[in-house]
Amino acid sequence: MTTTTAPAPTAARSDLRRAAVRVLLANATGSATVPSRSLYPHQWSWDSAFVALGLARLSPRRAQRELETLLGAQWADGRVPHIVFNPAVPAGAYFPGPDFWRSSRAGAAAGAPRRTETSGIVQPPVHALAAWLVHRAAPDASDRRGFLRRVYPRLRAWHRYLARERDHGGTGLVSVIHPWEAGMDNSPCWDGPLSRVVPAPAASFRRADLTHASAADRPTDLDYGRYVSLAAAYRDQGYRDGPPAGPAAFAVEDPGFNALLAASAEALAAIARTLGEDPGEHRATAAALRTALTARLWCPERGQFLCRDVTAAALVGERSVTGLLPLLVPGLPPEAVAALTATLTGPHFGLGTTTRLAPSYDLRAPGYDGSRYWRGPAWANTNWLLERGLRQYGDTARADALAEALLDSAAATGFAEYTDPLTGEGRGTRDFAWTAAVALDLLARAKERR
Ligand code: 9WN
Repeated sequence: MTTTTAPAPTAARSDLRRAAVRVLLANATGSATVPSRSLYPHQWSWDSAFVALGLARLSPRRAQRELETLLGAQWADGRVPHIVFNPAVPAGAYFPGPDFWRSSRAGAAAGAPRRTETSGIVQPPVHALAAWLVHRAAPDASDRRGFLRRVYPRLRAWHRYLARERDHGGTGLVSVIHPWEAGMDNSPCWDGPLSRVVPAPAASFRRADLTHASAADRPTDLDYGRYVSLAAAYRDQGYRDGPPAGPAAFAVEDPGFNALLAASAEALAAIARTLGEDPGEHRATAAALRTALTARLWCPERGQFLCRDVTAAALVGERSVTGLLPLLVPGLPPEAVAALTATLTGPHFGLGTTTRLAPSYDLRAPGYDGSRYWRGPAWANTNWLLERGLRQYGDTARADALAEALLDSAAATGFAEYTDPLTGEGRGTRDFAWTAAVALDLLARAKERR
């Protein structure tokens, strides 16, 4: 694939902007945006954070509402659920749906909303960062509606929930208790920890995803059975958190999740300062996460961060893009930044040589698959995060090239959910919301820089 970085002509970029706006409007339900009309017809947590970044370039009001709708489904214990179900969507359109999670009943003791059905697990905490960027994109519109004042207590409660209930390793890092929580559902990082989980029998559930996407692009039935089994066990314990129970428990410290938490803690500190509140708690959390990430998850031989299987007390050897996302965390030591950049641009991720967008998984690994969910394909959101990380550490040329590549890819694939990193071909569903949203944000930022 070509690695040219020459910007596309302005007319093509205007068309792209119009097309991206069309995708976001077509995926809007009124109060929120669905990732995809066909494959994901409800509101997803980290999707909505990325969507808000795009909406901020279109309508600050809509961007604010996107985040506020999601936070409106927050549980009393502070968790922000990974899916907020739209009651108007037919049961069976997505599995596992509201009938599976049964949040208002099964999650009552944990403080699930009574009138809104949600899932009971979470997704990466990118929301405070998104809220801060939404504010920064249009501070007057934000101040007029008291946006930061409204979201700050909810975002703080969300971060406190994670710190209080999910530090299963006892080191200050948050553990995910289900692959869906990391947002990179089918990553090879979960294969080891998941292999201990007894799958739910295939006949006990019916997948809806294969109606809308090719089986070759999606997780296998065996993996799905394990996802279902883990989620059902959590539901059946009333969504109560606690130390990992038994040798089969799934608890993983994921560098991407924790890096987003650290970056969001920095954003919360900025929000607190803007509101005249004490940013101390958030600054301390961000600093502690930075230290714990390096102490627990850094692998000098691989030049990147790794996941840690908390139950097995061992690092997971797989090279996933999640281990590069800490580039987003401010204040990393220069040697770590240099090593992460070398890994990103080296043979395992190939950025700028064999790829224009970073793959989700090691190009050199035997299990690499450029089509299958999180086992190789390039995603717009992770590349947007890397672009931000590179720019923050002064690598403007690489950040610019990555931004151009994201825009070219969105235009060439009809806003594909993900792409084959070696050929650039689109995979998964099309008109995918966050692909359109990050394109809108990048277009606006490129314009500001001109
Ligand atoms: C399960 C919505 C979500 C994304 C995840 C992505 C995928 C769901 C699924 O779609 O996960 O949450 O059914 O596979 O992996 O990152 O948030 O777009």
